[in-house]
Formats: sequence, C-alpha cells, structure tokens
Amino acid sequence: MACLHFYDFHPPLSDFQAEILAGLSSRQKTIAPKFFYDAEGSQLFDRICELPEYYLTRTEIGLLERYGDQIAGAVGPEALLFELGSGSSRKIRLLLDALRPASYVPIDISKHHLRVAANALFSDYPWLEIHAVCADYAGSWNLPPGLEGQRRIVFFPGSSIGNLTPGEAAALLKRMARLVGDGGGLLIGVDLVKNVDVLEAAYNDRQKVTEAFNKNLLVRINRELDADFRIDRFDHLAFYNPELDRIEMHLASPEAQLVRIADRTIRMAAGETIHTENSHKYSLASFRRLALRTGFRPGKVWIDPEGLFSIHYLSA
Ligand code: AVI
Repeated sequence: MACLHFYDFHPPLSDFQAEILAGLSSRQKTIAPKFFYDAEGSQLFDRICELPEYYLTRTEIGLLERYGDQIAGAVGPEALLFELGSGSSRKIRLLLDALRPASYVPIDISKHHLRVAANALFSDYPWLEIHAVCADYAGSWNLPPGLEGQRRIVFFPGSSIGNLTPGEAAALLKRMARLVGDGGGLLIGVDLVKNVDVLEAAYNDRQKVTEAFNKNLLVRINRELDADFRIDRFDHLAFYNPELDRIEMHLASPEAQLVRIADRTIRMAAGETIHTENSHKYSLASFRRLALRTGFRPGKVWIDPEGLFSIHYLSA
C-alpha cells in the first residue's frame, strides 16, 4: 500500500577544514570531489547535465526511454528498488514507470534533497511505497524495518562509479552485492572510453560551466574556512589520461603564490596543480571484468548507437 516514510541515520558530517588542509598538504595537492556539491556546486552540476558537450546525462536518459521495457524485463517485477545518491528525478521517474517496483528506497546524505525529492515522487506516484533513508550510502546504515524478504535491486546511474578509483569502485560494488544478496541485481550507468576530443570537450565546455564548477571549490573554501584563494589566479584544467582511462580535473596555479587557510599558509609553485576529480571511463569488457571481481555476474547491457554510454544489469 502507498506510504512515505523517512529514516534518519544521522550520517557523520565530514570535517571540512581538516580534510581540506590534509589534501592541500600532500605532495600532489588534492581536494575531494565530494566537496563540489554545496548549494552553488549542485546548481552548477545541474547546468552541466544540460550542456551540449556533456553527453552523459542526455544519453543515459535516452537509453532509459528507449529500452525501459527491456530493462524491466531483465530486472523482473515486484522488486525493492534502492537508489544510491541524489539521482536525477527524470531518470528515476523513467525507471519507476518501466519497472513499477513494489517499494522504492532512495538513500541520500542530504536530508533536504531527500525530503524534497521523496515528497514530489510521492505525490506523482500514489501507488508507490517510499522508504527514504538519510545516510551515507558508502558508510554504514541499516535497512528500514519491514523490508526483509523482497528481491532487491540497486539503481546507480550517472556514471558516479567513475568518480571512484577502480579499487574504490570494486569495494562499493562488493557492498552493493552484499546489500542485494542472492537473486538481487544492480542497474548501473557507466560512461564509455571513446574519442579523446569528445571526452575532453565534455569537461571543457564552451560556456565554462565546468570551469565555474571546479573553481567553486575555491570560492567555498574562501567562504567557509576564511581563506584567501585568488580565483582569477587559478586555471581550470581537464584532460584525458589514457594510461588510467580517466578524465582528470585540476586547478592549476600558473605562478608561484601563497594562500592562507585558517591559520595555515599553503605554498603553490609555478605550474603546480590541485587535483580535484577523476572520472574513469570503461570499455564494456573492462567494466565486466571489474564487476566479476565483486560478486556480480554481468548480464544485459544497453548502449546508444554512437557508443557513448552504457547501462549494465548485473545479477548477484
Ligand atoms: C557526477 N559525475 C559522474 C560527473 C562526471 O562526469 O564525472 C561529475 C562532473 N565533473 C565534471 N563534470 C561533471
């Protein structure tokens, strides 16, 4: 029967200052990509998803529209559908229409996003049972009560798996395999290795929205940690690393400069970079190999005619 429940597992907040200072003190300076998504960064990411060069979102939505019936056939009926992370409402709606699952369990670290999204879905899908869980899906959390015994499917769209190193990705897939258990499955969007120009254009858009998204990290650190990054003294750098099959994003300092953060001074040498994100790309074979290491069996895969993006169904 239709219902909407919220469960708050109080995900631990990360210590922003400690993590930023540790990352900027290492030999290759780093800022973790999870810090992109403050209110401004989340809005910039929504704009990225609409950019002509950023084919990922559009192509994945096209696959869900075109192959919804086949996907539903592979996944099977009456499942308990988990979604990890705040997904695009368009994607989950397409999947709900195609699958008509028994229950839907969105898991998100942001209580506000989760509430807004779950309320909107509840009013548009009156037949759906929704159990919204506020938790860090990569951390520890418990299954809401009363959901035992149903077949479980995880939906993990957007190629978010690509923002993890292959080792981290394997660890997360293993957790998902344990969550869904025997008979369960994972429907996962994975961006494909392709022509370097197409890949690099997607992270160097002409409207410079990705540049603003990258530099917003420095704006955020200035505001929240009383730092004095001169945003105009950093360059957005995004390039394909063919040895590691990934787009790397960095913030490069063309000249030597000092930056004050809290009570510390960070020294940037001329040409030095802060590494802010990896976005790994897979071939069908390399993603299947990764999945096989984690307790999943590769099943059907859907790809657009240009070979840009894939959706894999893996069974546990
Ligand atoms: C969220 N994630 C899959 C995006 C990506 O393509 O790796 C984040 C992003 N970074 C720059 N543009 C988009």
